[in-house]
Amino acid sequence: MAEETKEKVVKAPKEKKVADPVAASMDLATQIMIKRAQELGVETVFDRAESMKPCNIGIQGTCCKNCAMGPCRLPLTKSVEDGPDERKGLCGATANTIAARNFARMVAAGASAHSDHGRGVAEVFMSVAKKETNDYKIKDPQKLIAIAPYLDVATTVEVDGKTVDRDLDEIALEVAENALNEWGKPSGELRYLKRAPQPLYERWKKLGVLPRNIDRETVEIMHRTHMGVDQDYKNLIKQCTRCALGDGWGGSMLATDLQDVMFGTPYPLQSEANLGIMKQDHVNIIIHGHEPILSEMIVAAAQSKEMIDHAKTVGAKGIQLGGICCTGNEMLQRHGVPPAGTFLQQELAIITGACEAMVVDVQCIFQNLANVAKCFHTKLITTHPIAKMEQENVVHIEFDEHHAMEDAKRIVKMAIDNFKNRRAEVMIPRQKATQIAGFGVESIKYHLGGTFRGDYYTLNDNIINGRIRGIAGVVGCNNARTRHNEAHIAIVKELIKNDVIVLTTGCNGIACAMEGLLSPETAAVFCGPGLAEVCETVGIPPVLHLGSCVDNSRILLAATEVVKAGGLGKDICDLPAAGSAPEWMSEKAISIGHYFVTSGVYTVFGLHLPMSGAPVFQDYMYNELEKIYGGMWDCEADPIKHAHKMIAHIDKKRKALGIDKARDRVLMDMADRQKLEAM
Ligand code: SF4
Ligand code: MSK
Repeated sequence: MAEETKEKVVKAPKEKKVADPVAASMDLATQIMIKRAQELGVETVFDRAESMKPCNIGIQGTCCKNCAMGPCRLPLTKSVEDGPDERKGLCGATANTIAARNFARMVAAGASAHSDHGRGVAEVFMSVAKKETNDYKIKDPQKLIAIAPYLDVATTVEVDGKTVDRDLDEIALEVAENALNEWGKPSGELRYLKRAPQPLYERWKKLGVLPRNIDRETVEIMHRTHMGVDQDYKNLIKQCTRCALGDGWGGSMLATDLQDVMFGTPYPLQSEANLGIMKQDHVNIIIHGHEPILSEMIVAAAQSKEMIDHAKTVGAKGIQLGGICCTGNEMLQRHGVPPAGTFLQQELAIITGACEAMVVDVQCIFQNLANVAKCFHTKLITTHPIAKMEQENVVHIEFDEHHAMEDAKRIVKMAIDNFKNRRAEVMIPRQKATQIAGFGVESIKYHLGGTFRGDYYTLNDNIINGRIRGIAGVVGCNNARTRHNEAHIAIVKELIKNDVIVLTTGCNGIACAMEGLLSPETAAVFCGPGLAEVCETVGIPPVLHLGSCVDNSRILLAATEVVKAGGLGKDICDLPAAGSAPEWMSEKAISIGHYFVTSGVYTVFGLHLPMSGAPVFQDYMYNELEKIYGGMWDCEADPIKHAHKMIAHIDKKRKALGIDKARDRVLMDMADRQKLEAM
């Protein structure tokens, strides 16, 4: 072979791609801060999304790395019509098996995150019941008494032939014991399942999917998806159902209930949202994550005279707390602490240069926060033993419920002392919006039922007469693969325009708040005539914020209340209702989606679902599940089509209930409405 003289080519270093702020987010504050980050040379998730593209096979759900003979990659390259699907991994696993196993592991991870959060709350509640801590108390004894029977705890006793109320401390202790048992009891089934409408419970029982305990169903998914175990996608999905129901009607619901008992059941309150809530002349502390155990104490510490006085000694006018993600939602719904932003805005809060401390607990926390914090004076403080970071600039202050207030004060003091260390020029965008948040099963009852008819009758009446076309649960994350908040807002606006009332949680709730959709005034501007009339009469926004990710359990219970109030069928799957996660990214969203589907709700996800590479499995999830559970999965990236798929399902249910005609009568144009008003 002739010898070739090769010239050494020196390649110029690749220019790092950066995001176009306007293309990356629809929110002005976010656009301003992305630009600011780029001016300062600080990289954010928006820039990384430009330079790293997702794996095309992973997106299809057909990459398996469950053993060391793989990873086996099975991309779908031809249409199903082009002949038999002969793709298989080294062990022979089909695309269906691989996609179902991957889906199952997402359910397991998502359910674990919610349920471990719930366990942490139950453990703190046990400390409260045993009076081992003075920092937490039972704030809502009514809620304790309301949930006790569902945990098989009696609230009254017979004394000398008379029925008397049981001692609250005794009830609390038994509730704590029975609740904690739900994670690992050796036999039986989850107690809360009986809170579901009777036909739904019976359906689960007949199908053999009643979760036995919360932990077991997760462990069993990990076993079944190990190499060479369950290789039948239908059987795998059956286990996903047990695990996801153990999340929605188990771990998440217990988390919500016990948080309400200890920290108070939320009732509507006014607050604000977006980065503009941060204040230049205040000590800004941003709390991020999911568990409200620590943040409850931080709120109390930050409001104490001792800390406010200390803040003044360093030249600040006060202490401004703000939230990101669901810890933000927890503080919002109980204390009115404003969220500074959604999941995708976490780095931006630090880039303002005015964040003295970002305190994180668990879930949805970017490791890159540490790199961003390094460029500013911000103290990044991890607080949970299971969620640390490797970077050296991160401070770990482990939080313990036994000396909770002491830990909280230490954190707040650290933030105050950091006020004088601000380095970069502070730049806080002005944008923020007013919101009403803090709705729940109880407050909806009050608002839509009135003082004397505290029930869901009024809501049902308005659905039956067609003023309200149906109910949508729109929830979930942001995803840097799509324009920040755009799908959230477009879908919610399209739904309310078509008279569908929206229940929201998680980052969708924050996105709607930032866009001003959580104010009663929104009704007149964006709603169809029927929904606008109801909202204006009762004084509620058309989008009701029900809290954090674990608070999706509130949506399950609200749907159950609607069934109970009558006139709209006997089961959740009969209701004119649908679910949506427009910009999902987390495994928790998959668990939430699956417990909604198997509780009877048609649930549409945005972006993509990792099952397109296994069309037979996908068809099972999108179509066959409806015959089994009454609800099914779907995926639609286009926000308007997405909303209309939900509306079509709502209309299908209205027709089945025989109330589609009522709605026809309500569809009046402006001239008709003016005629009516003149009469
Ligand atoms: Fe490949 Fe089968 Fe191993 Fe998965 S389990 S990596 S498909 S050999
Ligand atoms: S925080 S899980 S990004 S909703 Fe609950 Fe937002 Fe999704 Fe995290």
